[in-house]
This record gives sequence, C-alpha cells and structure tokens, in this order.
Amino acid sequence: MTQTHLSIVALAGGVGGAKFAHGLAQLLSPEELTIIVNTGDDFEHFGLSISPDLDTVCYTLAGLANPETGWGRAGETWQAMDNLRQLGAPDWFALGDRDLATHLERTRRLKEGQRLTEITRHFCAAWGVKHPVLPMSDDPVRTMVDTAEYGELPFQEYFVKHRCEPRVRGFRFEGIESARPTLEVRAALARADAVLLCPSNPWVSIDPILRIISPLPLGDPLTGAGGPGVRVALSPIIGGKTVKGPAAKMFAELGIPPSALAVAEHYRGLLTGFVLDRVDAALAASIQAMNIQTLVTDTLMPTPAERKRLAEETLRFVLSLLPAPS
Ligand code: FO1
Repeated sequence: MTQTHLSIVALAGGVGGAKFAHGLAQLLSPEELTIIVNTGDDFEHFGLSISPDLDTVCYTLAGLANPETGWGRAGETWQAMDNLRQLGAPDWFALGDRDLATHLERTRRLKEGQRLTEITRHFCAAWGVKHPVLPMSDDPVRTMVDTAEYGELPFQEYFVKHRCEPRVRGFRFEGIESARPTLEVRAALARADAVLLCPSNPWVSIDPILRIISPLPLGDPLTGAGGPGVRVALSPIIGGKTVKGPAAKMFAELGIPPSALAVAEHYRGLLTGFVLDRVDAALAASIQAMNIQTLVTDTLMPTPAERKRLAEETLRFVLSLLPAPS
C-alpha cells in the first residue's frame, strides 16, 4: 500500500502503541498520519520532566529505541546511573546517559516557557522523525493508580518501582479536568477520516487521551459527518494475556475477565471497528453483536515487518469501513 490520501490519527501510549505507530509510519506519509500520545505517565524525577510515552514513540519512529526493552535508547550507557547509585540516590527508575540528555533538554525548554508540543516537534526534527507526534495536551496530567496495598500511587511508582505488583482498585487522572487538547490535536482530529486506538493499555494509555479529546466532536459513525466517523481499536489482549505490561492484570483486578471482548466492551459506543487476534476468533461474533465490525488476524508484532503487515491489514479494514463517497 502506498498513498491512501486518507487522514489517520493514531492514539498511542507505551511500547505496543509505539510499535503499531511505527508500522503505520512505514505506510503513510506525514500528511496522512498524526500520532497523539498519552502524557499521563509523565512525571518529575531528579527535577527533570520525563515523558516516557512520548519518548518511546519518538525513539521507536526514529529507529533509536532499545529493541530489548522497547523503552529507552539502543546502545545506551549507564555512567550517570552508576554514579547516582554510588551517591545513594534513588535508582528505581533507569535513566540511561543518552536518554538523560532528552530529559535535560526537555526540562530546560519547558522552564524557558516552550510548549511540550513545540519541544516534541523540535526533538522529532532532530531525530529525523517526519510524522507529527503530538502530546495529548500541553497541560500536565498525572495518572494516579489506586492500589489495595499502598493506596494511591503515582503511575511510575506503581509501574516501575512496584513492578505493577500492587492490586489495582481504580485510576485518577490528576489535572484532567482543566487540561485542554492543543490546537494541533484539535486540527488533526478535525481533518481525520479515521481514528485508530493503538494496542496500548486501555486504562492508562488510551483512556487519558479519550478523556482529553472527548469534548471534541467525533462524527457520525455511519455518514462520517462532523468528524472522524471511523474509529478502530486494536486489542492489546491476546488469549486473555498482554504481550507486555499490566493491562490484563488490571482488567482482572477490576473484576473483569481479561479478553479482547472486554477491551471492545471497554470502548463500547465509540468504535466502528475492532482488530483482534486469530486465537480470539471465537469472540468476534460477540463483538459484532455490539454493532462493531471485526478484523481477525495475527496481532503480535515481534519484528518491524510484522508491525508493517498489521498496519497494512488495519488500513485496508479502515478503508472498508469508510462511508462510500456520495
Ligand atoms: N520502565 C521500566 O520498567 N523500568 C525503568 O527503569 C524504566 C525507565 C524508563 C526511562 C525512560 C523512559 O522513557 C521510560 C522508562 N521506562 C521504564 C518505561 C516506562 O516507564 C513505561 O514503559 C511507560 O510509562 C508505560 O507506558
């Protein structure tokens, strides 16, 4: 597939989102694809402003990501971290030397008054990322995880420090009420033919973005009038498990058996299409019964070629869902 002349917006967070966005970026031009990224995972550490999901998406698109972890940079060195450890500093969040430069410069620019959107655009240009990567908002949003053992934990403490082990009772997105979608996010959604919800964690990666953009008109799913009528999600849950990250564990702890069907139900009322793995083919009928069209395919993305293949199949599916031109 080459030029589709479609305008696609992908909502992404975490490693699964970054991989799928990379697949899309191999097929669509920068005019055709915009990626809106979760910033609820952002936090301050050692006085630095860290935006893990933005960095994961940008490093992945730039071909700079660490292939083993999916986050951080390839060929990383750890001199600063080793020295911090020697000084007795907190070492639960691993900051590589190259990655540290990103946080130092982001923090400096934010302190100068630049918007996170502008800073991300500048970083993308420096790293050779051509597709627009937009933070969901320039206003701070902080995901808080309510846990049985520790009460409310800031997201990175839950995710990294406690290795997602505490039992989840719910989520709160601090600052979400006053956070606004940026002009760039509004413009991308206004011209979009379709919005794709990447195979990211529905609770902590996609929900904050949906909360931010929910005041914007999403259009009629049948006619496409008034906004991007086609909305397609990809399941991050395959055979009841997540490839990476705590999404399946979160569903279970919130009393919902984890499955692709549970993901489709989570987004109920929003979707026109849903992509699920072959191992979950038996769930397709129940999803179709919710008036959501389905694509059943291989959704694992172990290689860049697989990312591209899944993106290509998803785009063909999107094309089939678009209203016929009148
Ligand atoms: N994830 C970890 O599991 N351990 C880490 O030490 C860690 C460090 C880190 C540094 C920079 C960065 O951009 C991401 C980092 N991540 C780390 C990943 C990150 O916390 C999560 O992938 C996301 O927030 C979840 O979407």
